[in-house]
Amino acid sequence: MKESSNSKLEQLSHSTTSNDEQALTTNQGLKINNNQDSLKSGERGPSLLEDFILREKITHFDHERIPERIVHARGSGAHGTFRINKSLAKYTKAKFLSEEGKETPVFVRFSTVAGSAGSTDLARDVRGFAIKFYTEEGNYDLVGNNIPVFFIQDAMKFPDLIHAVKPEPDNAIPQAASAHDTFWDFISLMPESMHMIMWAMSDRAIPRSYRMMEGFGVHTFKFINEEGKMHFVKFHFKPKLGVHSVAWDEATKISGKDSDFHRRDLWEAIENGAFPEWDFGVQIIPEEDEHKFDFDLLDPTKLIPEEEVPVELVGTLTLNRNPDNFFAETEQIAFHPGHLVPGIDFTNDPLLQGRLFSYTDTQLSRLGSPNFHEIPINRSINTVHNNQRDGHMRQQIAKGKVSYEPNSIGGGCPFQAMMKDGGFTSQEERVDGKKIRARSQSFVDHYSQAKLFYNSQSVPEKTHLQNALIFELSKVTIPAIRERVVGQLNFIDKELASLVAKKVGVNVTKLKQPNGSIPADADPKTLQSPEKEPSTKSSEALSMKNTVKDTIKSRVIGFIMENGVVAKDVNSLKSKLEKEGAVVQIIAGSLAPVKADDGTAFEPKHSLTSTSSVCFDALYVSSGKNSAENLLNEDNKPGTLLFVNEAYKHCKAIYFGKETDEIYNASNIKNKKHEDPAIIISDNNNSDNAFIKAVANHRVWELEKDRNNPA
Ligand code: HDE
Repeated sequence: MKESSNSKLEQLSHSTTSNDEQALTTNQGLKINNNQDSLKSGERGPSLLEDFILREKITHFDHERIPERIVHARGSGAHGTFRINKSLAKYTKAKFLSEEGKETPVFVRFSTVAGSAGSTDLARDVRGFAIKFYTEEGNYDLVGNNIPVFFIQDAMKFPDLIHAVKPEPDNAIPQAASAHDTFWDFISLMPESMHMIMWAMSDRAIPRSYRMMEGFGVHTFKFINEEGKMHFVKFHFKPKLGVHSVAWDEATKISGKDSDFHRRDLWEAIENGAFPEWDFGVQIIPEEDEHKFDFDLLDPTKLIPEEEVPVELVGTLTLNRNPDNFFAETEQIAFHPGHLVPGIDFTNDPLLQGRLFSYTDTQLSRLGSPNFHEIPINRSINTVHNNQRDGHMRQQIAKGKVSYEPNSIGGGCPFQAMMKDGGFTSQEERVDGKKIRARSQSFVDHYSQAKLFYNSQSVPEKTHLQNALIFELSKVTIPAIRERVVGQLNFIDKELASLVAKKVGVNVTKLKQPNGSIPADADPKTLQSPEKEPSTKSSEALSMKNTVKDTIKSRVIGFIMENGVVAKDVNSLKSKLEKEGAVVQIIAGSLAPVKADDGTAFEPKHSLTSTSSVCFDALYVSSGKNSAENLLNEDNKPGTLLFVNEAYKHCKAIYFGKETDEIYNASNIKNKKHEDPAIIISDNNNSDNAFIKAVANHRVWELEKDRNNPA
């Protein structure tokens, strides 16, 4: 009898709740008869302290918030599956990576770094890309980013970096933005951040979607196989939809129009069955090649160019289920780079080493108890057996007397697992040296890979990066900081430095690079530059120009229309786009049904006042003279033209259906010679296909100068 009530309790503590056909109860299970009024002394009298139902409800409410993450507070997540397509058994004994075809459940959380939990998704920022693999050998967490390197080399500098980027402490301004004095002050004095700055100022920091970002483990990790042989490894995730971004002007507008843009995009894609997918890849480096690179594998400000070590694609990550409850899952998930499984180990990367302490520590204050592993989203799928006991909010009901090891009363259980039975052992490594608080000399080259990244960018990408730096530094109020940053840029690319200098009103001064950080009182004019060229001059994988551009799957196409629209054309294009996996949404002057030429009606999802072109990937100005005229009537004209001109400015594909010349002519579009491949005029049978191709190409960034207009 006792046994069965216990198992009932266990079962309950693991279950999720559904309220279908259930009466309202208190937390003690008591059915509630009146949820409208508090208990009072007379109808108009004071409330009574004895109203335990009111007190329970309000007390719970008062404590509903928990501290948000100190970094990566703003995020969204989803459940999915990781499948290993090609065994890595040669390199690692981790079962989830070595048994070909094996599928492992995962939860992935994407995030921005600097903003609060309620901040905009479209901040210019690094994105977190954290994966919890629920393997049969325990949870493995890969807590990475969408950029393969980091700002700093040693954990000692992390609190400084984050204090510098977060809102300034006196007035808490600005929110979710690096464009301010303290961030650039710190950066200007930290030459090691220059490679990361190139990435963070590139369009990688304003992704079109979480689904269109790469993921990186950042640090070098170790793989250990059954024979105990070690290889170094770098982890990569490459999105099947390609790596795409939005324009900065667009990002700032999306922040106002739909600050949940990425959260909504991920949620809707999964709800629509357009499951986000990534190829999983590894760069493997034999132990004996550790020192063959012109940088240190332990330095997290460096990447391994794919030309030097190719990325081998061996698995697929798919997200296919939205959380049931944001707080219970996405908010309470607790990642930690120290959640390992046999076959994977850390390196001595001094940034990673610091992280190993930080993540459990932060969960203690964020989730409030050492029992955070018992929250359903954090539980491993294999059962936990140990002698840890008690603590705040303990869920597990441990039976028996034994909570120590060794013991004889419990038959010696739970016992230590042999290595052959999956017992984890740290990879043996000889460590001897002087105890020293210093940076390795092998970490001092801060510019070669920053140059490599900049050299690898296409012309539009370079322009965006320059403009990002100009935007950010223009918000810096102290000229000496702007000047020091420009001095740093001068080590990367002289043209870049002088271009930025001109726009932010400072001179290019020569800095000398000391081995560590620059003393804050250093006179920029007395300093000189170290010259070193990267051994790899340019790397294709670093440019988004070379990303996949062969699909329109899940792209959101706005069909702008009004009464009189040609139903046949709309239906035909809609079904072609949907066949390719795109999402079509109708925008009209109001939310009233649009009457088509054949008497049918289209239901708009948005009106010109409720949305904006920045929320769409491409635009179809639907066929029909009457529709075009109605879109240009007094009410609709400003909205219609802003829509078209802005889509044009942001280099999107725009398709003008039949008899819409009036809109085309009234817009700022300059395509008189039909030279712009992404402006499609419905004049032949191939127009639909040309539009599909232009959408797949994402944007015509190379025409940005021509397309610039005051929209
Ligand atoms: Fe984190 N980081 N981090 N970090 N980090 C956290 O842990 C920290 C670093 C990353 O979706 C915190 O649970 C230190 C690098 C992601 O829940 C905290 C250092 C990379 C996430 C923490 C680093 C990351 C975090 C805050 C330098 C890329 C969000 C809440 C020594 C490889 C995970 C939490 C999620 C979160 C500390 C550096 C990625 C405070 C001390 C490098 C994706 O523990």
